[in-house]
Amino acid sequence: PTRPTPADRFSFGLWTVGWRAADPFGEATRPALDPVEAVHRLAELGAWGVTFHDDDLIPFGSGDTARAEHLARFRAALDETGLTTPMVTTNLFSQPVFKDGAFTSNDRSVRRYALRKTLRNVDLAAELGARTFVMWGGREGSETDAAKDFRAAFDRYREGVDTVAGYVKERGYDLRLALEPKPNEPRGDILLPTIGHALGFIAELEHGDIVGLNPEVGHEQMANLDFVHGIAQALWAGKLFHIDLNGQKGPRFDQDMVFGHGDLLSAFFLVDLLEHAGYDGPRHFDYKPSRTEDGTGVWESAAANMRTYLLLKERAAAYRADPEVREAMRAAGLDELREPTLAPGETVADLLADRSAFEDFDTTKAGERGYGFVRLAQLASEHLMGAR
Ligand code: GLT
Ligand code: MN
Ligand code: MN
Ligand code: MN
Repeated sequence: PTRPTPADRFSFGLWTVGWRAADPFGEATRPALDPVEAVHRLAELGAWGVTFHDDDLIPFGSGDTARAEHLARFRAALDETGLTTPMVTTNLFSQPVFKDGAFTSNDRSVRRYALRKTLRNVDLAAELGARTFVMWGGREGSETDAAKDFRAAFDRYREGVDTVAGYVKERGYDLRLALEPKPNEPRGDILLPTIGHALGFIAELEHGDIVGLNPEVGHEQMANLDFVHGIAQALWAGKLFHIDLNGQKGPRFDQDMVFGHGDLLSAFFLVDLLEHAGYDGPRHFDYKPSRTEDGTGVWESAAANMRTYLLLKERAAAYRADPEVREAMRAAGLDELREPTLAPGETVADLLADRSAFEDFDTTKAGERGYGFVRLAQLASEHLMGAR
């Protein structure tokens, strides 16, 4: 069960395995990877999909003829391997033109250019049959609070996303937009820093019905937040359109390690949540093979992401099937939380009249209850360690 197949819906960005490992302190340590080779290698490893930014596939500044050639080679590789393109995204961060952002740049001409670049890429996404269009606004933000009228920036951000979403509807594309939060890096502070901020933003959109989220493990953990809680809220809101899986060691720079190579226990509960909730979207890995790795290491790390996911899925299923765990869950009140607080048909007046809920309620006794969460946590750890 730890050999991935397309049914597992694993996908990778071209920019992940193709990362040449240049960082702010050092040059690239690996040669460029041909997207065609990436497609073949990923398919051999059992992946289901490949995703990309426009500029990953078609170098920035290419003319129409070159663009068509790059696309034709890529399409041929997809046809040969059966790999799909479930998601497409736009690079609105690498070029100097975007140094003050794209949809929220103070420069109106940059905002108009960013929209054109995005709309062109939406057409391509639809053409390739992608169902999700990710928007990571990595340059939408500032280093200093003096830089912008931030309320105007939110107006422009909304205008940008609504313009793209309105275009998707007008064209009748079967495509949904997914915003990707991140607290900082490359900007000092980025707008829509967390899942919660992004959900609040979506609620203010005109076309929010086709706008959801693409949360990334490491990004929420950079903000010191509990990723499982965030994903639960996104699922609960019907907004988990896509997910970026990777590894991160707490609040620091974006590490983009292999899934599970950061907080493994959180990864276990995340997979348990996704599988238990019946999430049926892509399991997308947005990681970077470490700078120390050569070509062999790149593909080993790609395989490691999928293997870890499948192992965690296996462990999570065993955890839930374990009779001792079931009993511990009941004792801890997990079932009871699913029961509505008011009885069916009960009104506030009924609650106010219920003396057992207040006047006669024994708070001392209720305060003495042990919840047994540590026992459950230990059972989870033991399943994770393969000790049960
Ligand atoms: C970039 C970023 C990722 C986003 C990608 C989509 S690009 O690598 O760090 O988290 O998912 O634009
Ligand atoms: Mn990241
Ligand atoms: Mn990243
Ligand atoms: Mn990401």
